Amino acid sequence: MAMLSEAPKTSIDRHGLSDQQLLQLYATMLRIRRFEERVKSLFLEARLYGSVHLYIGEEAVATGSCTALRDGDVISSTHRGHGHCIAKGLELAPMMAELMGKATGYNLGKGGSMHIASLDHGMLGANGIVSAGIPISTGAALGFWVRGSKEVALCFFGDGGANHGAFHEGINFAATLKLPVVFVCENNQYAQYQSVSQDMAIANVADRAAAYGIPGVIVDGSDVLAVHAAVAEAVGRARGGEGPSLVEAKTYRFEGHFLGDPEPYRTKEEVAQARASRDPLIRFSAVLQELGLADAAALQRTDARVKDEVERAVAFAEASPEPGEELLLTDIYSGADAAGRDL
Ligand SMILES: Cc1ncc(C[n+]2csc(CCOP(=O)(O)OP(=O)(O)O)c2C)c(N)n1
Ligand SMILES: [Mg+2]
Repeated sequence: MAMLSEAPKTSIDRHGLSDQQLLQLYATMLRIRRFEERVKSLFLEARLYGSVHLYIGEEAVATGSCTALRDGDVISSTHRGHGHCIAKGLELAPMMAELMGKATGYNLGKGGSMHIASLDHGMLGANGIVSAGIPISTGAALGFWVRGSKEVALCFFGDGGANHGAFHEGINFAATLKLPVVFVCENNQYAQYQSVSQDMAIANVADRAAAYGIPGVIVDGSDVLAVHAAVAEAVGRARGGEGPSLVEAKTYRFEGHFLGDPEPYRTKEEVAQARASRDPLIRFSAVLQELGLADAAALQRTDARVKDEVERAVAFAEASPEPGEELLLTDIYSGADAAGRDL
């Protein structure tokens, strides 16, 4: 994106991020948005397998959080994991291939939307089991702690996930040992068809942090810079041996719980209002313009580049082969050989 020559005076806090990093935040959120819009259209044409849960509206949470991580750090994800994957650096083409069940997908087309994992990228896995990422990232952090290494694990989970036993057990364990893990609750106001107020007697998941003796922070989940700042501080604590933190990002999902959800539990007006006032891309494009980093034409060029990348990912996935029968029994047990025999 072209830089404008004069940077106007502004009160916006960049939280130490360079021009390049700020532009990258926008590009990452846009990659998530455009990838998922294409996933939606492909799903409606029955060109994808399985169920799909879209992250549209929540892009600032994954993007702001993952920007606070280093290579070697790991994340655990949820059933709504495309945004986490893209923010952690996974490529669009093997992701799209995975969603189409092709052999070139990250998991040979055997995982699909809800089970994308790439250990090379520190992406420990999307997960169809609500809150299951909490013990997984806590376990990864335990590994770092035992080895005395400096990596950090970051766990994304939903407001619904915060009401499961795994939340209590994982956070209590991590807090007691001061493990290097950051818990990021994506409070998008709904757990499937239930609103937060139907699921919890308190307003904020972050208030629970006090019960475990760790910091609990609430952040505007549609403000990518605010998310970044809160998570960067928590990552710094974790890396410095001060233990876990709980960051609650208040966000909103613009699409249904899954593709095909008739959404009887909320009004169209509520969604329209959220789209108009809480869109992280609209908000951050205004920030970039106020900082003098991009004008409308530059943002459009970024959009065209991202759309082109998404189309190339679709073409790659469509041209890829299906996994062969020889793969049916592989990847079932750790250490199994190609014939599925345990080693
Ligand atoms: C252990 C378990 N219980 C129930 C479900 C069914 N289920 C799938 S998603 C979901 C809601 C999760 O809500 P939340 O954690 O807020 O995440 P969101 O969908 O809002 O991102 C439920 C109940 C499941 N997949 N796993
Ligand atoms: Mg939710």
